[in-house]
Amino acid sequence: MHDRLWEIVELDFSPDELLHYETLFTIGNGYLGTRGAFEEGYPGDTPVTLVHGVYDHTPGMLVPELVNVPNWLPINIYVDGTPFKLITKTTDFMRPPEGVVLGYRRALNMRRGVLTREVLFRAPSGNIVRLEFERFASLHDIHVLAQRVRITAVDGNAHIRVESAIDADVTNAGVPHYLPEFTLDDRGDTIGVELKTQQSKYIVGVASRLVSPRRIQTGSTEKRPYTVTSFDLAQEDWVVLDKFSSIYTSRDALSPLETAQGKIAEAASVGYEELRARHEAEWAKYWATSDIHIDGDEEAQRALRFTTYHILIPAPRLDERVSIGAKTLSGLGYKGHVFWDTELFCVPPLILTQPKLARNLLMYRYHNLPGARHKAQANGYDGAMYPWESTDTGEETTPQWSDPQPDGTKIRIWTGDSEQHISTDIAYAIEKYWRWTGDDEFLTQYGAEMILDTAVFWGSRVEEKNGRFEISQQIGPDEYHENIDNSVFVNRMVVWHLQTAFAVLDWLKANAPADHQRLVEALKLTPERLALWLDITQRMYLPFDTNEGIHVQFPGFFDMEYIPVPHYTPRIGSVQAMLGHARTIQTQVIKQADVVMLMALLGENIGVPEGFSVREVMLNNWNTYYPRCDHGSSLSPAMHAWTAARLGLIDTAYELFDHAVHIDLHDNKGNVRDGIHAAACGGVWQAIVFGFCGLHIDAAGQPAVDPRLPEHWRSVTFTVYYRGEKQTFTVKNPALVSSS
Ligand code: IFM
Repeated sequence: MHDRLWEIVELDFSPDELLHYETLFTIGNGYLGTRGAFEEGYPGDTPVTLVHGVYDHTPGMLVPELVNVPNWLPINIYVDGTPFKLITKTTDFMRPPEGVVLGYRRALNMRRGVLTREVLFRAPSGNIVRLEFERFASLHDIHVLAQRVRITAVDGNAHIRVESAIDADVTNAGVPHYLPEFTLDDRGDTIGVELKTQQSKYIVGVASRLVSPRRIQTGSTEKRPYTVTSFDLAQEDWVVLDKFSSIYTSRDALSPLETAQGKIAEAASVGYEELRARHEAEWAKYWATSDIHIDGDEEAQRALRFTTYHILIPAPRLDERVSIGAKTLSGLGYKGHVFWDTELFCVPPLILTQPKLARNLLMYRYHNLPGARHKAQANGYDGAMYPWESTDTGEETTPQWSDPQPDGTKIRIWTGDSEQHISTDIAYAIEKYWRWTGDDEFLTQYGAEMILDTAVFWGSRVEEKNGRFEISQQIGPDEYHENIDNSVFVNRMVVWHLQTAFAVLDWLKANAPADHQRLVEALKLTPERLALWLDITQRMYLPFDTNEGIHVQFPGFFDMEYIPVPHYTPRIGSVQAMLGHARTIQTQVIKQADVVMLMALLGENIGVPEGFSVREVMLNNWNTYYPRCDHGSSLSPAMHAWTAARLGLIDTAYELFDHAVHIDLHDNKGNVRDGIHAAACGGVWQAIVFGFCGLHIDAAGQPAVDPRLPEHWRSVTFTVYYRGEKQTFTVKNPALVSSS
């Protein structure tokens, strides 16, 4: 198999791109993620490893965050006494005292889940060595981390010294998360450390062993156990060193360090090549369903594999009490918090291609129902009201204040109070999972309870006034407009939610009467409550302008200042960043797909008043809202691409897709250093499968496609599970469709 379209390659190291590539080259296995920092370190680097679920709320911090665990990467190589570093890169014949990097290539192979780096290094002694690094986080055994270094004496006989270490002196960008006491083991051939987080008291144990053909010695400096080995290499001779590391926490082991040490012994006896073969075999299974093949667009193909890779590596394989944060496990952005990004952007691709992973993610919400119920109660409502930002406790963890702005002021963050559509977004993902998988056991035991108790919340949340039902003080997807009344997105999705609740109840009554009875009693689904729900679905206020034939994002939206967003190009930042927060909120600039998002989620079921054609209204909506959107959120372009494709606006759809699929690769948002934009990654999958290919369940209850491909795409092939059966679709251009 050719790997050219499976690789992201960095051919020239540039310090300016250090943090960008660290994020892009993150490896992971659903348990942890490790940024692509160098083994030998680099000034200003951020060698972060995040383990799912290990949060800490350090005193003095506004909210909890995922904790950076000890760094398992360090391998320092000395050539004739000079430490190899990427400081100087030149091809001239100078002999700087720190040595010279003569050649460099780093590549993330997404098919294999392996990160490699080759460097040609000339020491001040004049000797040249080739260093080949490789690393992976095993997908086969999530507690196994493996590194290999091959050192070749290319020119001259070199003396080599290698130091491998665990660095436990780590913080979250300066914020300490561990108690001062720690355990360190540097006695045997496996070194290790164990630490405890300050507030949450999670114990983190990391062990590591360097396997060298030569004698090793171990030792430690403060919080840094190490192993050293040294040898002479004659010209053209080479040596291979393997480093095995393992991480456990008190979330998954009683004695994390001891368990990690045991795992190292096991890994070392299996050996590097067999471990890698097992790891690659698991990746092959992932790609067998998750890969989408685009014929006719190599750049889109590679970029799409990159976004798919970054959805797969944070998806928990064995743990249903954790979820994917907005920046995955690839950076400290958004502190590892879980948003709607997961359910509406990342989960749908997994529902269709890796349903077990999707189920784990939905179970995270089930286990966190107590937090959602607590939030509802604390706000004076019934049922379950999910937090806008969620961590390990399921409690609301949205900070109330922003970091200081350039002028020193802080902005009040209202999303934790008012961005309440998250509860419906979760219900949407659950219904989609059930519809596509047919996992009735999940619905009866877990999913129904979430859909119904969040419906209970909405029943207590809506307000009956002006002869109809309204919902005040909301933030829709367009977060520039806060605490608005009657967001059409929110109100319409609440109607969808309550209608879905009825459908679920009907299904339970017919197919699982005992569970129906159990839930009716436990959630107090009285006839009065159900009558209220029905009334809400019939009399909910859905703002619509009958003159223009459009859904109104919220009443008053068009009274604000109009800003011609398309004139503000070219730009990397948002229009909001140019105009400032205070002004933007008084304008018609939209942060991200809002009414457009509604069109993506509900399609032709969006609902229009009698006498209007759905398609006409959808086009009107598009023509109204697309030019007003500044895509200030990375979530936006893919949802626009999906909708544009369905509307047949293929060139625009492709442009938006192209932007979305490169958000991280091209740093289109200018903040990739903080982590991968998970939602954009999930969004592009949906833009292709639901947008360009038009995958849907047809009237006969079978998956079907309705392709509208970009002109230059010859075909798209993708695989999905429908009710346990795998189906592969090849969508050809022009619309020739076959299924196997
Ligand atoms: O959830 C998103 C939100 O919609 C826009 N701001 C960033 C959040 C996390 O990605």
